[in-house]
Amino acid sequence: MLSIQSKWRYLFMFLGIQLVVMALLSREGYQKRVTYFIRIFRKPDATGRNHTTPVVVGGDVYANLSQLSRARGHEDGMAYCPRTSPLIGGPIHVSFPSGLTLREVEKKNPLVVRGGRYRPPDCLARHRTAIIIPHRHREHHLKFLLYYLHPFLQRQQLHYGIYVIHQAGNYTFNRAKLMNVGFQEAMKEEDWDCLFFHDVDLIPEDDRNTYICDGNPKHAAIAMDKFGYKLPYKMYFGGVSALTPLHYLKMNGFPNNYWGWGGEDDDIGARVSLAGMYITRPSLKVGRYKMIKHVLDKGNDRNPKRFNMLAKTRQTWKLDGMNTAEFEIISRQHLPLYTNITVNIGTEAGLHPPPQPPPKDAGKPANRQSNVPAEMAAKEKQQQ
Ligand code: UD2
Ligand code: MN
Repeated sequence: MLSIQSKWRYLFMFLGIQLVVMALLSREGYQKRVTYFIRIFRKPDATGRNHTTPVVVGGDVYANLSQLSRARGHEDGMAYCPRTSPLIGGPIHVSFPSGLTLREVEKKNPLVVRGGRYRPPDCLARHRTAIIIPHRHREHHLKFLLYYLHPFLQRQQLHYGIYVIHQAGNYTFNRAKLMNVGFQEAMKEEDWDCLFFHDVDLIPEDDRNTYICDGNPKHAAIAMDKFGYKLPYKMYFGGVSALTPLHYLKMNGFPNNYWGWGGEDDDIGARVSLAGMYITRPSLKVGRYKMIKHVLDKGNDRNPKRFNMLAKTRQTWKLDGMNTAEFEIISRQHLPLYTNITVNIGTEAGLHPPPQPPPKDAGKPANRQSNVPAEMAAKEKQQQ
């Protein structure tokens, strides 16, 4: 039998252990530890999977959509779609089968109409989203993006349109200027309430990552396989981002003078805060993307001036942007799966520059300034 004294001893020991556990839990990483403990005690669900375990295999992005083709056509007085779409299924399985053709993508999306437009057939969409894709010589990636994006957006019951902004000619690529073109041309066609600026090679892996705008500019591609499904740094704004027309106007759109790879995404991120807004993001669990593997394109070499330019965004953002974007549309085609806009965006020397010898600094190493945030440099290293 235990004496009263040893009872007290056990009680103190027990309290002491509790104190240590509480101290451990309350330190940094509290949430992680709590989740860890909860996971231990939670029973696996019917699929044998823990709810908190990262999902490795997702569902077919075309599941849930077949019944839509049997729905009735558009009618007056149709009710609004529910706030959360019943078609949303969560994680999506993404792979890149060889031999996929655009014709097959068309067949799988019978309700998409010319120009790559869609409206839910059985309810009135609450949101109108345009997808803007800067593009040149990436038809192979575009095909996969269309294959995944169309059903992804349909599952979200959006009224949407897909625009591919194709840079004409072989001069150095300019992603941000193409997005300025995309914004202006898309808004001419419809009263979109949200624009998603979307790299051609990023495939969303979870349809709870809804393609609608927030009160502030949204960075959607928060967790990419190429960065180990983590945000590379706090101000990162590359890959996929979403702005309302008002956000876009407030930040004077995007810069026009980042020719070649890099820097423009950070300039755009800086504009968000310079215009008095902040970046919102979905959760790491939902904002997941797979990037189709590729090397740096011909005609899109690293921009050696990017760090110097980035250091001056504060002075330049009001002078260079949507108010100074000069371009000429060469063609506009309403294709079955997207609207293709081919555009001449010119060169640093203007829209119709006289023929010139190659620039003096071509081939020189990049001018890395000491004020480059270490985190950006780390991102670039990862991208090599
Ligand atoms: C990163 C960013 C991207 C952008 C870029 C620097 C990610 C996932 N993305 O992409 O948002 O900031 O760095 O400029 O971190 N493109 C063409 N044809 C070309 C060149 C580019 O279509 O010849 C388009 C295409 O939509 C592509 C995008 O521009 O996805 C970005 O270019 P990238 O994929 O070569 O660059 P990446 O993956 O390093
Ligand atoms: Mn890429």
